[in-house]
Amino acid sequence: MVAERTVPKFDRSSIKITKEEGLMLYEDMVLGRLFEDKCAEMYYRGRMFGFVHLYNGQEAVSTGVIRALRRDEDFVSSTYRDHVHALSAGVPAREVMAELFGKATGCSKGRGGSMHMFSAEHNLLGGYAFVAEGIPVAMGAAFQSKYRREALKDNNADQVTTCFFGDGASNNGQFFECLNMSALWKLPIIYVVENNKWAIGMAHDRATSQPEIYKKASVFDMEGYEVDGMDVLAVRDVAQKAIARARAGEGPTLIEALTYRFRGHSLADPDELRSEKEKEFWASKDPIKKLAKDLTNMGLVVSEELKAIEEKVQAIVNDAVEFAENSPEPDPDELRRYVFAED
Ligand SMILES: Cc1ncc(C[n+]2csc(CCOP(=O)(O)OP(=O)(O)O)c2C)c(N)n1
Ligand SMILES: [Mg+2]
Repeated sequence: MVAERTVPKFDRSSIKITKEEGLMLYEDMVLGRLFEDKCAEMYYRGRMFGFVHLYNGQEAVSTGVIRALRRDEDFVSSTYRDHVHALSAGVPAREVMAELFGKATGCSKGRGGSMHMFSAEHNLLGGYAFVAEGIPVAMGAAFQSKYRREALKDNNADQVTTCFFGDGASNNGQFFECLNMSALWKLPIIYVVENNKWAIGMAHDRATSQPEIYKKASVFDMEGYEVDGMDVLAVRDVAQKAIARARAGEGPTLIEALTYRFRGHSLADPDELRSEKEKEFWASKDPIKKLAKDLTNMGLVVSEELKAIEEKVQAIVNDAVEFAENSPEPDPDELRRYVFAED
């Protein structure tokens, strides 16, 4: 096992957060966790099919970045590990679960399944089964915001685009091409690499000549940060700075969040390649427990309030399953609908 990277220091005395914000972050992360746990249960009960990639362990990245955005205005581009990004972006749990069940009420009308969450309403640009495929799509979204603002003089076009992908994806050519163009045109985009150390069974350090991904920003003359991806307050801090820069027209940022997935690559993965020692190391950094501790230590919340949120979220997740189960299958006569955009 390669030695773990040292996470950058985060000056906790600089944290500015209200009780409402703290509880919102906690609820978002708990929703991500309990939703995914329920997916695992439903998958093993044969209620959903195909590959299902869960996000457990990485919640601080989705919540820290996406909840710092303007919901339904800014854009989010995801990967095949997309359920929790969709939830943070505001897609209702019912619609994400129904999509996983392949039902007509799903956010992609049951045509997409686990890897293809999409919502025009919530500016979710999609999940993508092909590694790195969302990167140029996200760049296109950022380009159109800039074009509308500068060429068409639309002052309301100050949206920021966030683009999530993994350490493995950062070795794909599209990553480098898009970093170059985004920096050249100062696009309002934030690339968020969720470095969870593994690309299926390939360890990042075995596949990558320079494993510190954030450093790759510098050759494109763009800002690059590494952040503790298990600390939602640290992620939020970096994201807020990057969002402010992007919105002010100061260009793109690359954020490398050091994180870990608590489950196998997909629910079909027996997860035999990662050492127990490594898994234990990261389990001890559970981002939800960390936020609970931080909020309690700051005197913002008491444990009963956190417990109440967990119960509320569990009810939302249970309701999502009930909704998905009772929803209709897509009508075979409508097979060709939604292939192209409809009014
Ligand atoms: C273009 C392409 N090549 C290969 C694959 C097979 N594949 C699926 S996931 C994956 C690993 C990607 O790892 P990473 O980017 O680190 O994301 P993570 O699964 O860790 O979230 C690979 C190689 C694919 N889906 N698309
Ligand atoms: Mg990875």
